[in-house]
Amino acid sequence: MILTSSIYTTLDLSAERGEKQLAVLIDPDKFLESEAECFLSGLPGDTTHIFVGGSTVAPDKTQKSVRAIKLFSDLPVVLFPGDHTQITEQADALLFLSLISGRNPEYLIEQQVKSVEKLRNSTLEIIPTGYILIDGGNQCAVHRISQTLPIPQNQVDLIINTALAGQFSGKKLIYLEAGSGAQIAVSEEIISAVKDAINIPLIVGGGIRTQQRLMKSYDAGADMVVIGTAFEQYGLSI
Ligand code: 1GP
Repeated sequence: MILTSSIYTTLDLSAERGEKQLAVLIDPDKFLESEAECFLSGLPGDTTHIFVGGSTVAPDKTQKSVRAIKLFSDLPVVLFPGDHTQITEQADALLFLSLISGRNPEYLIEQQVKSVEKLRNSTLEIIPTGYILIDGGNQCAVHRISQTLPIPQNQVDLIINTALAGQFSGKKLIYLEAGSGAQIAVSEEIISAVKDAINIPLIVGGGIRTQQRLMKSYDAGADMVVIGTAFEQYGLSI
């Protein structure tokens, strides 16, 4: 097996240099392949990655979506899967997520074990990621499906300790997730406290709908921001 780590290495280097990254999240379940060209050509010029994933995606739909994306974009396509069935060789990399804010073994290790059959001979770049669900003010799909509670935004120490536990366990990224369509995005206080504590790149997503919120997340210390709903709902007006 040839191991490459180019997407992670680039992300890590960018984080070190303070160069901010923007990932646009495509949920295959809501994505029309026939509109791929139009959607992708309208993405902001500073988009650096396409993330693909959703909570519940029909079989083969991820593969079809990634194939369509690849026809019209040269941006790295990174899987952000809700479960192991969404893993496809068509992408460039995989966020190998462990939901470390939760205590459900299904999303701490079971889904990961189930994915190994597909991954052991794969050329996908695998990026171990500590995924932390933060209360975004409304019940989100991750909460519902994983049956785990988000960490309240006022429990900053617990969030920091969870992020550090992820780093100490060998995760290469920490992802603070307020949930797709969150009413309240992850606060600047949390972003900055976690960023100060860890020394791996920090991703933040969920409920980021405006340019102002995007900039605040960057300024607080997010190395990469992930935006889905704002582009799905309002086109490219962010
Ligand atoms: C990625 O779930 C987020 O972390 C995306 O959230 O859809 O609210 O942008 P939005």
